[in-house]
Amino acid sequence: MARQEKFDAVVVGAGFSGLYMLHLLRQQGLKVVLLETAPEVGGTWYWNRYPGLRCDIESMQYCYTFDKGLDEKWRWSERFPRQPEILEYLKFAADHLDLRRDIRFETRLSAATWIEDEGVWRLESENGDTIECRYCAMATGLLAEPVLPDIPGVGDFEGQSIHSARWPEGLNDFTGKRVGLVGTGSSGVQLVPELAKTAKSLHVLIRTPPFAQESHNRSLEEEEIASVRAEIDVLRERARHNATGVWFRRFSDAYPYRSVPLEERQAELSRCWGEGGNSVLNRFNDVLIDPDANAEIAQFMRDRIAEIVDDPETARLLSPHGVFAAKRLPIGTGYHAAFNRDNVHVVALKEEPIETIHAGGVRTTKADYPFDVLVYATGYDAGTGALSKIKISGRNGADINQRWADDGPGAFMGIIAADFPNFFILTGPGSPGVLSNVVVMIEMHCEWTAECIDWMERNNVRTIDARQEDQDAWMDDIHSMAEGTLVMKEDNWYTGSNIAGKKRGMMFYMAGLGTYRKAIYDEAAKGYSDFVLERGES
Ligand code: FAD
Ligand code: N01
Repeated sequence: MARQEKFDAVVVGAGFSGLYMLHLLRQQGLKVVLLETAPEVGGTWYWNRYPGLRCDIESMQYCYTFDKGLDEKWRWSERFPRQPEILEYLKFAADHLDLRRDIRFETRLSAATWIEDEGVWRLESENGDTIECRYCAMATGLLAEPVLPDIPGVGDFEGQSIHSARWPEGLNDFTGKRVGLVGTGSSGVQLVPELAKTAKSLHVLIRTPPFAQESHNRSLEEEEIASVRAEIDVLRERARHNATGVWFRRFSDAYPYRSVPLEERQAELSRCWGEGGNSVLNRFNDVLIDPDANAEIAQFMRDRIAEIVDDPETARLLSPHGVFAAKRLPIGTGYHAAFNRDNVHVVALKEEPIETIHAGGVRTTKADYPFDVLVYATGYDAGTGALSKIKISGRNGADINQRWADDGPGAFMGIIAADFPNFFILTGPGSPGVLSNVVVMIEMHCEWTAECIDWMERNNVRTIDARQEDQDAWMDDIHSMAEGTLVMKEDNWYTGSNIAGKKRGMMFYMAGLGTYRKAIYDEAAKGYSDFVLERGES
């Protein structure tokens, strides 16, 4: 029988965000429940299990920082951990914090409706249960809704079709199979070397060659862990206030690329390349501002590709053009080198566009490629995808998804959308979101939300909402920030341009995590006065 219940707060999603949000609100004495579609915690790290998936942030940084016990009891094995290790970490965190008793797995939220007279949200889950609550924290993820490409015939293929985000458990042996891979963003870059190991043939269908950087992954030895731990508090504090939420031990400050002579900056670039990961991107603070700096770094990357790839024609096809790091930089392990194998081939879609996918494979303007397996590493409906699957009705029947379809995605201060009171959107549009070490972003949003709710409870504030004009001004600022950078020179999923019909516009706050933190905490310090607050009856 369907349940009807009342809670103080409901959290939706059991990834990094939802787990921490549940912990914080519960600690504050609220009656909270968490709803999760999946049968397990993990979010991104539960759903994505393609071979080769690793984090692009170092393990000792891509983890919670709020609980010393978690740090002391967990030991990362590698610099850039694999997906199973991150999933295990989140399961461990859920157990360590005793969260499971308040999580309802296999429970998908299908609708949320604001009931004005009662000042509550009425939530309906797919199984028919309803919950009324004062506060909703939407931890539904910014890269949670996978998309297939809009290629003719995509449904006609009769072999095995797999999206990177819905990988069949344990599948990593493609012996005897002719595999086609569409997409070379972060997912594709990590998949290529793994598929290449066993496939009879691997054709990588590349529309935009990526500026992939090598991770230079390694196992973590006790000595390194101990020395990082010795200064971890300082490093973490640095990451909380800098632009990207990432710390480096070799340097703490980024500087303008061309502020030093050519020889010096090229030497530094080589050092960063050698370090791997996101070092190149984080060392200089104007990579996405100064076109000449960007062009010089892009050429440096192309030169490295030409060194790695044996065949000059293949190297040419793999060479990226355009802006370096306009999209999140893919961090791979042996991506370019995989093309030196005899069984790996480039299909350059700019030179031979796809005409159609058909029952037996893919036909381009130049050739027909027969495949047994087609892998789509074609990305996500970012920022709003998971929320778009929920019917969300706010004040006066406002429909959040209709508003976002009409006006473009947005939220005031990147957390509350106008006419959706007490509805906190974690890592959503208007926040730095994915332009960061997302776990640092997540901890900030969860803590701000918990503190806001605590303040409301203590100050008899019934609702917190935003004005549409303030939200528009916030998003206009974000669009202006983006226009001043090189990011907008290219099609980019940050702007929704990978989704047919989605209104284009920069979704994420580009002035940096630290600047954003200051803005939202200044707002808290002045009693949230730029929001619309409604006091309860005393
Ligand atoms: P998610 O982990 O996406 O969790 C959202 C949860 O909400 C999911 O479990 C989903 O099932 C649930 N949910 C959604 N809708 C509903 C509903 N209607 N009802 C109930 N439950 C629902 N970021 C980095 O900083 N570094 C990285 O290296 C990195 N690697 C990534 C690799 C991949 C393949 C992807 C896709 C993303 C990666 N990211 C990375 C971004 C990553 O999404 C975040 O770092 C982080 O894991 C997001 O956590 P979250 O809890 O906010 O959302
Ligand atoms: O997806 P993407 P992703 N025909 O959108 C191509 C995080 N992440 O899953 O560039 C042909 O980046 C598309 O081509 P183009 C991270 O934040 C992190 O790889 O549009 N090709 C592109 O190559 C990341 O940024 C990790 O020309 C088509 C690819 O598909 C985000 O998730 C790992 C096409 C899509 O790339 C998304 O990454 C994985 C078409 N019709 C993910 N349509 C880490 O390592 C699309 N493409 C941490």
